[in-house]
Amino acid sequence: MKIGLVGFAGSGKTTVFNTMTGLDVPVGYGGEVRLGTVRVPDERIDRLSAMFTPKKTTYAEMTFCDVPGEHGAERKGLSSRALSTIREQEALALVLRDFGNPAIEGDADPLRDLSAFTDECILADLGIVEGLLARARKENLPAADRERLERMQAVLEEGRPLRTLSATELDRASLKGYQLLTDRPLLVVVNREEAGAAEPLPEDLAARVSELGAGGLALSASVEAEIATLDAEDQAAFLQDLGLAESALARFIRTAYGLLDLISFFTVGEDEVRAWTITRGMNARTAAGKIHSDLERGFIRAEVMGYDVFIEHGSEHAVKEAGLFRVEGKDYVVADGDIMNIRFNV
Ligand SMILES: Nc1nc2c(ncn2[C@@H]2O[C@H](COP(=O)(O)OP(=O)(O)O)[C@@H](O)[C@H]2O)c(=O)[nH]1
Ligand SMILES: [Mg+2]
Repeated sequence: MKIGLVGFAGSGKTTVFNTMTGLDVPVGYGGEVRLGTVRVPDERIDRLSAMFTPKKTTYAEMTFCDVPGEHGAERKGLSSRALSTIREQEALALVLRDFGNPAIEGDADPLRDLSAFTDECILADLGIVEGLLARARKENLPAADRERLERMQAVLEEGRPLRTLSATELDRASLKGYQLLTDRPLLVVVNREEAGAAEPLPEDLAARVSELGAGGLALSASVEAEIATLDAEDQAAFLQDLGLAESALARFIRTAYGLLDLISFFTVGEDEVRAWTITRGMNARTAAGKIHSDLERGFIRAEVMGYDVFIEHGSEHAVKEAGLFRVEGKDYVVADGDIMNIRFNV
């Protein structure tokens, strides 16, 4: 999963990026586009790894991209370079400044910045959709295509992002390549002073986030950066002092998984214990394709144990004895935590 950190200059994108990735990119305006990959913490993998003692343990991964905003100024629009990098991301995390930044004039106002960012993206999309519509009319494309574009145009003209359309109205797959901005999932990250780190989003902001079809999360990047320098025990104590149960990275990833409807299944063995990320609702055969295309092509069946069942019984043998070991076909909808072994033949 590739998530772009976007937002106006000085909102704390690079600080958030460093916090998440453990990298140490200089903060300040501008700079290059940076990539950092983190493992998705998962206690289930920790546990499975302890049980199987495999040669290799592989967690799911999430790649963060720090997309620099426009140089120097806030709310002066996104550069074309920023826009084109944003278009490469599968999901966006919009960092909103909610702390006093001496380099920026005026008070922090996350709601204002959320609107400004949204409006810019909507305008950019409207330009694209209008162009497509003009071409569809000129070339006399099928009425269904035209109507879909008209529906998109109407939504954008109302000031709503395309993601607020239902999946059938939007038909995401056919939009790939159009380089739209408001169709992809959005996670709004409110970056605060230390004091507010554990507070929920204020009501007006939360309401706006939900109207936009987005998810929301508050954190304090500077506090998290501090925490990251401590050892594990002190980290837990520090988080507790702030009223937080877990680190921003863990919260971020959990929120992102929920927003993007992602789940994990596992493969286990002496060689490797591994987590695989898929979209909820995916069938066993497509999920097998995440491991290798041969497994999808030559799919015969999936042998499945739920993680909880496996832990409760302690071994595959015991799960079988209890009659809870399952054999599923290609259409089986994979559940979060399924431990799967794919039988295939190519
Ligand atoms: N007080 C406070 N300052 C922050 C926080 N996050 C970032 N900053 C500061 O804000 C400035 C801009 O941060 P930076 O990460 O470079 O923002 P970017 O332009 O969005 O990448 C830097 O001086 C950071 O140290 C925060 O949570 N609290
Ligand atoms: Mg930066």
